[in-house]
Amino acid sequence: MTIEHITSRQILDSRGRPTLETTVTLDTGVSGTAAVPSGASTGSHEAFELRDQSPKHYGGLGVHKAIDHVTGPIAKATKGFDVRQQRGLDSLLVELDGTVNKSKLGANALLSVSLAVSRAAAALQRQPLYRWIQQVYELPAVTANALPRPMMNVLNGGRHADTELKIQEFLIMPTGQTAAGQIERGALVYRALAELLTAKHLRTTVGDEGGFAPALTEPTVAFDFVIKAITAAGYQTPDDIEFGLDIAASEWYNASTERYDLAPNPAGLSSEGVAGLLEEWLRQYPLTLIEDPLAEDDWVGWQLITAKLGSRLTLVGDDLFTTNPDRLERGLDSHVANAVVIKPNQAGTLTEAVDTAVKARAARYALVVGNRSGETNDPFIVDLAVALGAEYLKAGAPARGERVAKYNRLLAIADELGQ
Ligand code: 2PG
Ligand code: MG
Repeated sequence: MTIEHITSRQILDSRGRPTLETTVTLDTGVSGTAAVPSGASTGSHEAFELRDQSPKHYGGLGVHKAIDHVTGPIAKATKGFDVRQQRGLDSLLVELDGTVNKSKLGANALLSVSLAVSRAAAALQRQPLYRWIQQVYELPAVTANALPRPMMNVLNGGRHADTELKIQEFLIMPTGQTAAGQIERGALVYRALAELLTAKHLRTTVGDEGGFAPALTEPTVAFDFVIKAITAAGYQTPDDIEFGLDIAASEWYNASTERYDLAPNPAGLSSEGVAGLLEEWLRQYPLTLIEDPLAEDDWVGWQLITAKLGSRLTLVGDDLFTTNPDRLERGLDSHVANAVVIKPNQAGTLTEAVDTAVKARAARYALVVGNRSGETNDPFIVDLAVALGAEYLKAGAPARGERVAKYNRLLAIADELGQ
């Protein structure tokens, strides 16, 4: 039941950039393997992703230093550790690093071990990963009728596409009784969207998360396409399919002028201006969820927008909270947002990600467990979302291997739970 040895290797993520895959092997011979994803629109308060910075390899993006930390100091310190003590193991990792943002050993190094340990423990206990996570953190029991709903990114812009469209993600959240039914709805809308774009001679090549990346500029034109695709597939918003956005507004914020470059007008918008723009969109479109409408440190703006729109919209903090319990605490205290994205690699250990989620849940914030734009085929976040009883699983488009790996894992879990 104890850690015997740890190996780690450099693999590629879905953008063709290096990341780590780590295997933890126990004295019994049982092992667990996990890979780490990587973001593009990263929040500046995320845990530190260690890259080699050696221009000779992968333009400096190699992760050999992180691998050396895994197979060196981390393997040494954790040898003989009982993998069933996940919380203790993660505390050890955090102490070993010793920095606030995990910049000494690298959050990618730490997370790969943290996740691989939980997989090894689940294998040892002969339990599905979601059940093991639920058990080890004493979370409420997992049931077939509380599975996360897919949040699918069908049209990509912002940092995830090579177009003028500033909004990063156009999201659909299918409703329905079963994961299979929800995924089918989402996939049919995705196909319908392809047909509509083709009919208008727009490209159906895709962005980083598998959503289409047509050469559009105006957000409302993109909204129309998504809404039409929902209708063309035979569904209605919001009853069959909800519609949402990830604005990833930190990317468009100028801290010196305190303006957002999100409108045609060159002077940009104030936080109030963004709130006004969203109100206008809400009058015209059936939006039910918006992630990161404002920048990561615009707490005053966030307070204002939550007071204005929080009763009508799920307002999700991603770059704002960066899966960090202290930042979430601040948000809860100041009535900011009403939902949080949980991304293990923003935190750096499984325990910190779970603790942030539990804190959010206690304050009745909705949970979105999310992927990164640079992904691998590892579907860890699905088991995590199921264990946490999250409202949403945000895993990109219903297309491309690294994205469907997540939705397919959800289908397998739904099956297993007799849904
Ligand atoms: C986000 C994520 C994932 P990235 O902003 O929610 O969709 O993007 O991984 O690039 O930070
Ligand atoms: Mg986001």
